[in-house]
Amino acid sequence: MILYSYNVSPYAAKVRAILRYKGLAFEERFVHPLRRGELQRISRQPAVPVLACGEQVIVDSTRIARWLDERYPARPIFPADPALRARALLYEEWADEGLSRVIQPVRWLMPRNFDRSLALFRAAYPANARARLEWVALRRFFQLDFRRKYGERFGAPPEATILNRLAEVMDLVDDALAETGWLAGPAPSVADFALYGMVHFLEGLDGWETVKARRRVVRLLRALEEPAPKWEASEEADHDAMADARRHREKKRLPLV
Ligand SMILES: N[C@@H](CCC(=O)N[C@@H](CS)C(=O)NCC(=O)O)C(=O)O
Repeated sequence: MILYSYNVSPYAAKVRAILRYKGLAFEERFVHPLRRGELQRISRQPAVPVLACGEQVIVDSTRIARWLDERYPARPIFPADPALRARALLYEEWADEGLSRVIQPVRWLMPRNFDRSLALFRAAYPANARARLEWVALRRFFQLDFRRKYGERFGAPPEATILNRLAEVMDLVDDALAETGWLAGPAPSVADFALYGMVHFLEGLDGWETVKARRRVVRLLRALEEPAPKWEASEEADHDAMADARRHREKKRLPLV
C-alpha cells in the first residue's frame, strides 16, 4: 500500500493515523508540490492524499477511510449504530471543512507559524541549489494561496482574532469529548482521526498553549499517535506508550530553517 501525501497535509495525516490505528503496513511517498507527475498519472488529479493498493487507487481522505474500513474491518472507524455513524460522518465533515478554517489560519496566516510550517514542508525533500530557488517561489505562492483561502478581504486577520477563534472552538471540542473521550461513541471513529489530522499540527507552534489547556483534546491527540499494537494496552502500559510516543515525536522534531 502506498500513501501519496504532503507531510503538512491534515488530510494525509488523518489517513496516516487510520493506517497506524489499524496496524496496516504502508509506504509513504511525499509528493513534491512542483512535481506531481506520478500522482497525476496514477490518480488523474493533483491533490493528496491518494492511497494506491495494487490496482486500486483511492482519492480523498474520506473515501480512503471508507475503503480501508471495508477492506480491513478490524478496529472499525465507522460506527455500526446509525445514530453514532451519523454523528461520526457529520463531525468528520465539520473537521475537514469547518475546523480547517480555524486551524489553517493558525498554521499559515501567522508569520512565525508560517515560517515553521514551511520549514517542515521543505524538510521532506532534498535540499540543493535548485530546491532553494524553487522554495523561494513556493513560499510566495503559499503565502498568497493561504491568504486567498483563509484570509479576509484586506489580508490576514490579526493574530489575536485567529487565536481567539481557536480558543472558542477548542472549548467546544473539549466539551464534545466529555462523555467518552471520542466524538462519536465509545471508540475512535473517522471523526476523531479528522480532528487529530488537523489539530496535531499545532504542537510546537504559537497557539499550542491554547490547545494544551484543553485536557480531553490533548488526550485524544496523544492516544491517536501511538503505534497500533500499544493502543489497547492497560491503563498503566498506556502511560509507557504515551511516553514512547512523546520521545519519538521529539526525535522527529525538525530544526527550524
Ligand atoms: N477533501 C480532500 C482534500 C485534499 C486536499 O485539499 N489536499 C491538499 C493538500 S492538504 C492538496 O493536495 N491540494 C492540491 C494542491 O496543493 O495543489 C481530502 O479529504 O483528501
